[in-house]
Amino acid sequence: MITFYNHKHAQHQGKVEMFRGALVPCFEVPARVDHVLAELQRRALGEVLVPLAFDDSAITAIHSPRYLDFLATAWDQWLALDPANVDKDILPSVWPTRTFRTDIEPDNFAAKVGLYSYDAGTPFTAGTWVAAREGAMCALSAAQQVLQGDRAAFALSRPPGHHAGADFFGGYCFLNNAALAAQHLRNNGVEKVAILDVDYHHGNGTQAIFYDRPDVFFASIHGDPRTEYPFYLGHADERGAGDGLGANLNFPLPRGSDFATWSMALETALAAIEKFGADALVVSLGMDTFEGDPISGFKLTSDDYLRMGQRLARVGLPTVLVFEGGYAVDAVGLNAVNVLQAFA
Ligand code: SP5
Ligand code: ZN
Repeated sequence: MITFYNHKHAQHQGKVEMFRGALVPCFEVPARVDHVLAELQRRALGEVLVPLAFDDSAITAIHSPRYLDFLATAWDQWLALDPANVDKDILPSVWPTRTFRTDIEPDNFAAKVGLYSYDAGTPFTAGTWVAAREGAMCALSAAQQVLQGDRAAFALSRPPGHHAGADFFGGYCFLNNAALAAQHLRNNGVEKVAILDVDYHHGNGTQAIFYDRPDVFFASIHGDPRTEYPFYLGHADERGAGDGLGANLNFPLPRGSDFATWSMALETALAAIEKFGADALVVSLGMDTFEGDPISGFKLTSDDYLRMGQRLARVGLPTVLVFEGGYAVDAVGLNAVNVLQAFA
C-alpha cells in the first residue's frame, strides 16, 4: 500500500489548547505522525511518497471561498495586529452562537477567528495553512492512487480533518481530508462513496458536509456525544436530510467500550455500507480508540487494530485510509500500522 506523507506536517505545531480554564500543552503533536512514519518504514510496508499537486478546485469542492481566504491570510492578519504575536498561537475566544449573524464577516480579527471556528482547543499557528493544505494534497493523492487502480492507499498527515466543516475549524482540524478524498472520487467517476469514521470522536465536519447528499454515505462509531467531544452532534437519530435521508448512520457508544462492543457496531455499519452499494470506501482512521489514549475512553488494544484492518479489507472495496486522531504518542505508530498491515 502506498502512503502519501505530509512532509510539511511539522509546520503546524500548536503550543497550547484551552482545558478547564487553563492553557495546557497540545495533545495533537508532530511526534504522532513521526511515529507512524517510522513504524511504516520499520515494517517496510510499501512506498512512502510526497503528494501530488492538485488545483484549488479540488479544495473549493468542499470548503467555502471565504473560509479558505481566511485560512490563507489568518497568520498575516494576526501579525498585523502586533508583530509580537509571532510567538503566540491564534486561539478563538468569541463565537456567533444562536441568534447571531454569520453572513457578515466582521473586520475585527478575533471576531473573524470565531466566525470560522467552534472551540478553543484548536490553535492556528504560523505554518498551519501550509501544513493543512499539503495534508489535503495527501488525501487527494491517495484518492487518485485508488482511482488509478490500487486496492488501497494511505494519507499520513496532520493536522487531522474530520471535525472541520465546509467553513469552520475545530477539534484540531482545518481542512476535511476525508471529505476531500471522497469528493475527488465522486468527481472522477465513482458513483457511490462510503466514509467510515472510526476515530473516537464523532466526525461532525464530515457528517455536516454530506448530510443532505445521497451519493456519499457517512457512518461513524464514536464516544456518545452526551459525554464525549464534540458533544453537539453524533446521535443515533441523525439519519441525513432531504435527498440524503438514510445516508448517515451514527453509532454512539459509552465511554469504556471495548472491541467486542465496538466491533458489533462495525458489523452493522459495514452491512449498511454494503446495502448502500458503495463503489469505494474512505476510512477516517483515528487511533484514539486505543485503551492508552490520554483524552479518550474506549478500550481497544494494539492487537484489536489487526482485527480491524482485516475486517476493513474483507469489505472488498477500493479504500482510501486517512489518518485522523490518536494521542497515545508512543503507541500510535504500532496501532496505525497494525491496521494497514492487516489490511494489506
Ligand atoms: C481529531 C481529533 O481526535 N480531535 C479531538 C479533539 C478533542 N479536543 C478536546 C480535547 C479535550 C481534552 N481533554 C483533556 C482530558 C485530560 N485528562
Ligand atoms: Zn478523535
